[in-house]
Amino acid sequence: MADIEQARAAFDRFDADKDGQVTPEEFKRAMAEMGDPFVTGPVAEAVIKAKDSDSDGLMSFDEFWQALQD
Ligand SMILES: [Ca+2]
Ligand SMILES: [Ca+2]
Repeated sequence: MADIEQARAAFDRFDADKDGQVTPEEFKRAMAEMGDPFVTGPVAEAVIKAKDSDSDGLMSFDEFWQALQD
């Protein structure tokens, strides 16, 4: 049960430069800050790619939200 405001808050934590898109680099850094140093570049890229439905290499909020609905 995902709440859109909680999802937005989580997304904002990942989106360090607030451009509305999460890059693999931003994802990796956010995970490290949250205490998970094991998310390496390739892992971050795989995670973003899995949610990246328009294949632009970035995760938008809509894509993040869709991923939470599964
Ligand atoms: Ca960003
Ligand atoms: Ca995308």
